[in-house]
Amino acid sequence: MFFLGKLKSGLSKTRDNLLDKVKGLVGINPQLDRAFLEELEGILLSADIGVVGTNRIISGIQEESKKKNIKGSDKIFELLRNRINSLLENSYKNRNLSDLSTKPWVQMIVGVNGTGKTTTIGKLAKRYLGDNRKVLIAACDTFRAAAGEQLEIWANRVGVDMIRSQPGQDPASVAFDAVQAALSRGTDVLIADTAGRLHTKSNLMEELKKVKRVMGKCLPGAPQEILLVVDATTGQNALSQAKIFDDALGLSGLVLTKLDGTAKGGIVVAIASELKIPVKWIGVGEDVSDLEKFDSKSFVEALLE
Ligand SMILES: Nc1nc2c(ncn2[C@@H]2O[C@H](COP(=O)(O)OP(=O)(O)OP(=O)(O)O)[C@@H](O)[C@H]2O)c(=O)[nH]1
Ligand SMILES: [Mg+2]
Repeated sequence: MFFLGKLKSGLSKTRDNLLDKVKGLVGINPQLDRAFLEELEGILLSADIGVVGTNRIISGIQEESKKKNIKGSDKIFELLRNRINSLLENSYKNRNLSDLSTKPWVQMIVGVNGTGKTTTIGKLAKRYLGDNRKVLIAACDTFRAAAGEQLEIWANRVGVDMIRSQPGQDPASVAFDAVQAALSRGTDVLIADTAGRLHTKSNLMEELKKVKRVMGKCLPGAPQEILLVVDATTGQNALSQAKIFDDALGLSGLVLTKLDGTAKGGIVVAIASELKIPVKWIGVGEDVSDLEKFDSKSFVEALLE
């Protein structure tokens, strides 16, 4: 219950946007008719669920309501929950989700500038420590001079070891050192920070591929996880970011941050409908504890109940 309460407050802007508007609509129109669904369509689009997701939800609702002979719009909440749940659950198929099954488990964190990569690493490190894992973090963001310091602040705050780097150093060489260190220290989870980059800059994407390759040479199978951190407030651009990073690196999943700051958290559903890349974690605030393991049922419940 505590978890759901926290999730609800983290998602409150989206919840207000979606749930209150649908409630308002039910108040105006008690019939689940064409006019109702047209209005509903607008509400879903305004929450950033996207055209594909919205169309699937609307046609799914039409089908289910016909089959079950539902006429009243007051049943819309159940119908919506069913549809969104099935969209979200479908996105989990075909991806390996058995995390931390090998040691060291190497996580590479990627994304465009300012999405919340470094913050997420602090939060993840804290989470793994809490599960009694031995954690190491690596500063493979050598682009900004202050990036290493920022990561170090997190390392100190959370209490984990860190592999440092020099500004301008080849990120792949830091990755190499980090994997070596993880192997020799008996680390359970190695989390590598990388510099933010525009997904459209191919030379920078090549640099990430190199980091990945070098990790794999050091330790076959590494990185075991590549997580793309996406800022939920960026809207539909999140989709093209995810697609391009996935094509370049083969993503294990997404971390969707800053859900607390947007009324457009429906982007989670858009991603599930269009990309089939699972959202693994969601960020709902700036505090170290503001990271939740994404669970579609709790998400839908926090949004619509
Ligand atoms: N409200 C909110 N803010 C967040 C969340 N996650 C990160 N932030 C904030 O987003 C800002 C950028 O976070 P960073 O972790 O530095 O982002 P980054 O991706 O590492 O940035 P670069 O390394 O410059 O590409 C900081 O002010 C964070 O506090 C979140 O879930 N909610
Ligand atoms: Mg950073």
